[in-house]
Parts: sequence; C-alpha cells; structure tokens
Amino acid sequence: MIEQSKPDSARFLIDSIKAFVRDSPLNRLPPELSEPMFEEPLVQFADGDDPLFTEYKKIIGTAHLTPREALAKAYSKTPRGIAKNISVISWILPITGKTRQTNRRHILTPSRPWAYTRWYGEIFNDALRKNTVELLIALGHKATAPMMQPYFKVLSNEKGRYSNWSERHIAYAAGLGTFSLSDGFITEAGIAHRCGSIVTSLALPASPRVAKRPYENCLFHANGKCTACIARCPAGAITKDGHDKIKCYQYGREKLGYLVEKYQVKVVGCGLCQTKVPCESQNPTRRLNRKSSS
Ligand code: B12
Ligand code: SF4
Ligand code: SF4
Repeated sequence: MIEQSKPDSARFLIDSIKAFVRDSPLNRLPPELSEPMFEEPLVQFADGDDPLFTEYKKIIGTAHLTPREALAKAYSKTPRGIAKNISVISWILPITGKTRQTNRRHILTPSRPWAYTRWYGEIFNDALRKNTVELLIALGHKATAPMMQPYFKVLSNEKGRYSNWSERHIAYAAGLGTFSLSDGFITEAGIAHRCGSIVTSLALPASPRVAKRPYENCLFHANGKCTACIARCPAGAITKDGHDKIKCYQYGREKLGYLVEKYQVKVVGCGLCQTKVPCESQNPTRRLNRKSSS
C-alpha cells in the first residue's frame, strides 16, 4: 500500500481528478472532439458519517443510502463492519462557456452541444467515477461510486422522480453549494454543471459547509427579486412555489423525445433553466454580499 498523510491524500486526489478532467479524451464534444465538455472541476469532501446523511432519509426518502450503507453494500459487508472512518469525495463539472452560450440562444429545446453534454458528459462522468475508484483501491482503500452500483435506482413519489443516491445532496453535504428555486444546484461556478461522487474508507478532511441554509445561493430565496428561471422554462414547471419535477420530466419525454434521433443520443433534458440566468456560471448572491459590505 502506498502510504499518504491526510493532507497529501486530499491534494493528490484533487490533482488527480483535475488532471483526468483536463486530459481525458472522453471529455470532448463530438463530432470533432477538439472542444472539452467540462471546465476545471470543483472538488470537496464530506465526512461519510455526517448526521446530515441520515437526515436525508427524511428529506429525500428512506431508500436514500448513507455513505456507510453505500460502501458496505458494494463490499457485501455490514455498515458497522466496513471501516472505521469513511469519507465522500464530491465534484462539480462546470459546463463550458461555449456550450452554455449555445443553449442561451434556445427557447424550447436544448442546443446540440447541451444535449451532447447530457449524454456524452455523463459517460465521461462515469469514467471519472471509475478512474477515481480504481485509484483509491490501488492506494489500498475501499471505494465505490454508488451511481454505478447495481443497487442504484431511480424511484418515484407524489412529487416525481428521486434516486437512492442524489449527487446534488451529496455535493451540498460537501459544502459545494446550495439548491435553488429551479431545484438546480448553485455552486461558486454556477448552476450549469454535472456532478458526481465516490465513497471511500480513506479519511479525508471534511470541507466546511459555508452556506447556512439549503437555498442560500439562489437570488429568489435571497431577496425575492429573481425569477429568471421561471421565464426560461418552456414547460411552465417552475413557479414561485418551486420546481414541478413531473412537468419537467413529461416535457423531456413528450416534447423533446424526437431529439433523441436527431442528435443521436439516448436521453435529452432541456436545461434551459440553467442558461441565460444570473446563476448560470457564478454564485449570484456573491454580488449582493459584496454590495451590502461596501
Ligand atoms: C431524477 C433526476 C431528474 C428528474 C427529477 C429532478 C430532481 N429535482 O430531483 C428530472 C427528470 C426532472 C430531471 C431533470 C433534470 N436533470 Co436530472 N437527475 C435526476 C437524478 C437521476 C436523481 C435526482 C435525485 O435523486 N433527486 C432527489 C430529489 C429528492 O431531489 P429534489 O426533489 O430536487 O430535492 C429537493 C429537496 O430535497 C429540497 N430540500 C428540502 N429540504 C431540504 C433540506 C436540506 C438540508 C437539503 C440539502 C435539501 C432540501 O432540496 C431539493 C431542491 O428543491 C440525478 C442524478 C443523481 N443520482 O443525483 C440527475 C441530476 C439531478 N440531473 C441533472 C440535470 C443537469 C438535469 C437537467 C438540467 C436536464 C439536463 N441534463 O439538461 C434537468 C434539470 C431539472 C431541474 N430544474 O433541476 C444533474 C443536476 C446538476 C445541477 N446542475 O443541478 C444531476 C445531478 C445529474 C448529474 N450527475 O449531474 N432530473
Ligand atoms: S435564475 Fe434566479 S431564481 Fe432561478 S435559480 Fe437562478 S438565482 Fe434562483
Ligand atoms: S430542465 Fe427544462 S423543463 Fe425542466 S425545469 Fe428546466 S427549463 Fe423547465
């Protein structure tokens, strides 16, 4: 086993994830494969036994796994028997300015690069999950990517679809940002991103959760003035009461289904609420905070 001290392991992992995003040929937009899909990632850590993960069973649903359960299940062990300390590594893959710009011009359907980033971007995200798990195992630790495990599932309740491993809730626990009026997760690099995570038996320093409330980075929740995502949504799925997941899902299936063939991808989501909005590529409440302190 290669021994690494905690700060060294943390730095090593962050650098490895960033290098994979920078160098992997899978992080390229078809057809020319010359442009990247994602910019430099944000990477942070959470304590795998943070009590917030147990709270998620109430907030999301009882099926939502704690990191300890997710790691134990992957190794067919009991949660208590899996490891003394466990950590979660969470990353944000910001969508490039070029792709965001193409989606900004659309009002009903996603642009081709946005649709590619949904489909090929998640293939890349899986490659990053796999690479990070393999790296940790090579260093002598246990590791798993819950979204790639056979136990991962998407379920439904009266509010719509949810999963037993919500990447955004994991990112919230790792202090990477907060939710918003549109449901999207607003980070310091904005809302237009994909995210991913790994659970490991390597003890890593938990990142501070700077936000005090789960919707803190959203301007609507900060001062009630922004409703840009409401106007952007072609499905009428966003109102001042929040995001209707059922309407959003149905719009994708019923109105965007034909794009699967046109763009030659297997899934399409419009993501219009994530572009041409003040939170697209930044945390918009930073500006408010700067104004109030000047
Ligand atoms: C099911 C699913 C959907 C469903 C439902 C989305 C949803 N809101 O959950 C549908 C089909 C509608 C959908 C659509 C889209 N999706 Co989708 N989807 C998923 C999937 C597979 C599971 C999501 C999940 O488990 N949700 C759990 C439920 C409970 O979340 P929720 O209802 O939003 O939770 C609310 C409450 O919990 C609330 N809350 C209430 N009290 C409290 C208290 C605390 C303390 C906290 C923390 C929270 C909280 O906060 C949340 C927001 O309001 C994830 C992949 C994954 N494994 O995570 C991708 C994912 C969420 N999708 C993603 C994306 C990008 C999209 C689309 C933009 C499509 C596209 N690619 O173009 C749209 C955007 C829709 C939107 N406005 O958010 C990204 C999100 C990235 C981001 N920028 O936010 C994910 C994470 C995929 C990925 N790997 O990156 N998706
Ligand atoms: S567009 Fe405005 S209201 Fe909508 S999520 Fe972004 S900051 Fe919040
Ligand atoms: S993904 Fe599209 S349909 Fe769903 S909420 Fe955003 S803009 Fe509306």
